[in-house]
Amino acid sequence: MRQTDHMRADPSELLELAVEVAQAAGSLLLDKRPAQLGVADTKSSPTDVVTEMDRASESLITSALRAARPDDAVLGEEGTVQTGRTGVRWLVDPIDGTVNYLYDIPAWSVSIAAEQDGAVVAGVVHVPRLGETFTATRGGGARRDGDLIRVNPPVGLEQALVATGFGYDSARRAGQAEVIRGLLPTVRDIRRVGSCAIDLCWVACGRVDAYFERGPQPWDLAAGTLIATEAGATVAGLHGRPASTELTIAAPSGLFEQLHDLLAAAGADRD
Ligand code: LIP
Repeated sequence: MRQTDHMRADPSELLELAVEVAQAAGSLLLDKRPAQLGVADTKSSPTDVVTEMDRASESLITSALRAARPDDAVLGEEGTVQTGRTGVRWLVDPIDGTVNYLYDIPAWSVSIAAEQDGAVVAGVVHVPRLGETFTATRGGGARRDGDLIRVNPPVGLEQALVATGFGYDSARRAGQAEVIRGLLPTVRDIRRVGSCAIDLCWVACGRVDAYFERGPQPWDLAAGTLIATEAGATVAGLHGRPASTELTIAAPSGLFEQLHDLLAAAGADRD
């Protein structure tokens, strides 16, 4: 049997599993967070931290996915790499917004997306401390706690509330500071929430008008990108390229183009 001869999974069933598992991880992260939570390890820089709870959450999620669908592939932020043979791959961020979790700031999430043959078809971003669950299936719309959500109508850049984020690497931050220097005088304001998955969901439900960032990884982006897209946002990189680690911009059409042109002129896709 060739790799692509498998049966396609039902996106609604994948979403149902993703929500169940994300909410179980959310409960673990709320209930078992030690009062004195320490840093277990660092990754790309001394401030790019991993806590014991990132690992516990990834372990719960990957075990539950494996138990339900043993032949799927899984890629997790904290090191899980499992190959599969169903055409389904799960992208798992056990805590998106780890620094917020470390400081007990409520803006952190559990993000789980399911790809079918390379395209994301279902995604959940669960925000335990705010008691909100954002979901989407491809073509099925985006929802918050079951209710359909939409992006804001497009506004001019000068009226736009724009979310963004910064990398952990100091040299990258120097470039990002330059981009913000050009952007800040031209927009309503900016927000640095601290979880890329939440930023994308907040575009989807109109809590911010737009979001852009250089640096987030596939597990940060996958579920939130589907949710924002299904809520009516254009989500892409510069010059027609797909959203990626290089640069992701999310905004309703009309605002997207204005932000795109400003970010292109500022070289926001380069360090
Ligand atoms: C974080 C993002 C955040 C971004 C950080 C980092 P983590 O993910 O969601 O918005 O600005 O650079 O990537 O490390 O908490 O999973």
